Parts: sequence; C-alpha cells; structure tokens
Amino acid sequence: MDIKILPEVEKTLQKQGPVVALESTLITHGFPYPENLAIARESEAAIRKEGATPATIAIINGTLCVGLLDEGLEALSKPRNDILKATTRDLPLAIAQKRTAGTTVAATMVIAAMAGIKIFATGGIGGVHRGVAETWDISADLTELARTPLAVVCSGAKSLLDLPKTLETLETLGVPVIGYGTDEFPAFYSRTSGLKIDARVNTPEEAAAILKSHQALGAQNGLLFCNPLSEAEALPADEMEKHIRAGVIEAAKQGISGKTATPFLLKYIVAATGGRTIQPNKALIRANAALAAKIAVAFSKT
Ligand code: PSU
Ligand code: MN
Repeated sequence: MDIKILPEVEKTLQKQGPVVALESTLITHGFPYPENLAIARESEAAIRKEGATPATIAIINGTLCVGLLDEGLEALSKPRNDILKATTRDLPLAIAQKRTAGTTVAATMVIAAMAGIKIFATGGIGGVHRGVAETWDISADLTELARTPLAVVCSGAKSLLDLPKTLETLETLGVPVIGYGTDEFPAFYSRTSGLKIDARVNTPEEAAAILKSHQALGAQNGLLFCNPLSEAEALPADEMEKHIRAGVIEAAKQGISGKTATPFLLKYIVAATGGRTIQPNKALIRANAALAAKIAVAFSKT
C-alpha cells in the first residue's frame, strides 16, 4: 500500500512540530467549484499563519496522500464524477482500484493517525441523522472518533443532523466534547444549539493540556474541540431550521439516502438560502483551521 507524506509534513512530524490534518470531502463533495478550491487554500494558509504545517489528506489514484501540493488541491476541486467520497469502509476499495477520493472526517482520521498526526480541523463532523429511527443513518465519523486517537477541531456537528442524539452518542463512545470559549454544542452555521456541554476551555494552551492528558491515559479514541462561528458570521438558528426541515423532507421524497444524504442536504441548503450559507461555512472552516494550528503549536511546546 502506498502512503505518500509530503516532505514538509514529514520533516515537521520528525521534530514533533505542529501539523494539522485537513479533510478533502468538503473539497470534492461539500462545496461547488471554485469555492471549494478557495477554502482548501485558505485553510492551509490559516494554518501556516499560526506557524503550523497543513496536511490535506486525500486519495489520489489509490495512493494515500498526507499533504498535497497546490496542483493536488486543484485536481480534487475540479468537477469530475469519478471522484469517490471515501469513508472508512471505502479505503480498501479506493486503494486496490487506484481510485481518487475525497476523505471524510472518518477516513481522514484513519490516514492522519497512520502518519502520526495528532490534530485535525474540519467544518462539522457527521453524526446521527434526523429520522434515524427509520433510516438508521449514523455517520462513520462517530465510529472513528470512538477508536482513533486524534483531536478534531470543528464547529460541532452539521445542524442538518439530530444534534441531541449526536451528542448523546459521543458520550456513549467516551469521546470528550470540549467547548472552545462556549458552554454549548455549536450548531455549525449558528452559534447555539441549546445543548449544554460541560467541558470548556478558553485558550489553546488549556486545549493542548487536555490533549496531553488524553494521551497520558493511553486513550485510543478521539476528542472534539467545538469552536462556534463568530457572532458576525453566524446565521440565525430558527431560519436555518426552516430550510433544514424542508431539505430533510425533500431528501425523503426523492429517496436520497446513505452516503449521498449529506451532500444532497448541503446543496439543498445552499440553494434554499440563495448561497448565504457559503460564506459562513467557509469562515468556520478557516477559523477551525487556525484554532487547530494554535492548539498544535501549544501542544508541540508541552
Ligand atoms: N461538513 C461540511 N461539508 C462536508 C462535510 C462536513 O460542511 O462536506 C463532510 C465531512 O467530510 C464529513 C462527511 O465527514 O460530510 C459526513 O458524511 P456522512 O454523513 O455521509 O458520514
Ligand atoms: Mn451516513
């Protein structure tokens, strides 16, 4: 099996310097072109600005890539219908059949851990879907958080999910959920979900200290740092809720399920809001990349 770690990433890892992994499903299936390319570049730039090394993870022609050059980002962002959305279970197929794939949070965690990366930034994790009682749709992101030791910096779970059930599942799986400057589980485009979380930190150093003790325990699962979108960029939760509900009904009507459910809903919401979600979505990904880099820098000094 081929795993290709970019020399810059490898060098930083060797001296136990700060590296932040980034996922690529949001490039291949989350945003339309050219916003996807812009956000991929901006996330990397945000990480560098804080003094850490970015490592965007994807599968290119069957090779697990840890760190991409700009041409790699560009190739993934161009609309093509042969690019897979790879979660954990798709990895063997993607490798054996030399496919190109964007990796979800779950698959990115697997590959990042193989490379020895400790910290990862994304927008929102996958979780328990609304209507789970009928569909049984629970993202493999939760499964991977339960068994892969990586700190994931996110803005909570996407609000198109069932947030209370997602939060309960994280507790069952023993995944620490820590608010960064908040006492609430953020709702992705919106700052508040009404769901309390009982752990909070306010600085990258405090976050790094928790990661350190997680490791000292020999914990083999992940942990989640939840960073709410800035007040200025956030969208009103009640308005988003209207669109999300309509999207969930539309998905059911069209028989959309399984791995196409999340991309369908994201696209639906972009269309329903006349594209108003794109800027906040980009802003939260950039902010999470920057915060992950700050935590990685603080962690490298511990
Ligand atoms: N959040 C976004 N855009 C995305 C995703 C999350 O704003 O594209 C992706 C992530 O890669 C996440 C995946 O891991 O959706 C979850 O998909 P599913 O629900 O099928 O497990
Ligand atoms: Mn699913």
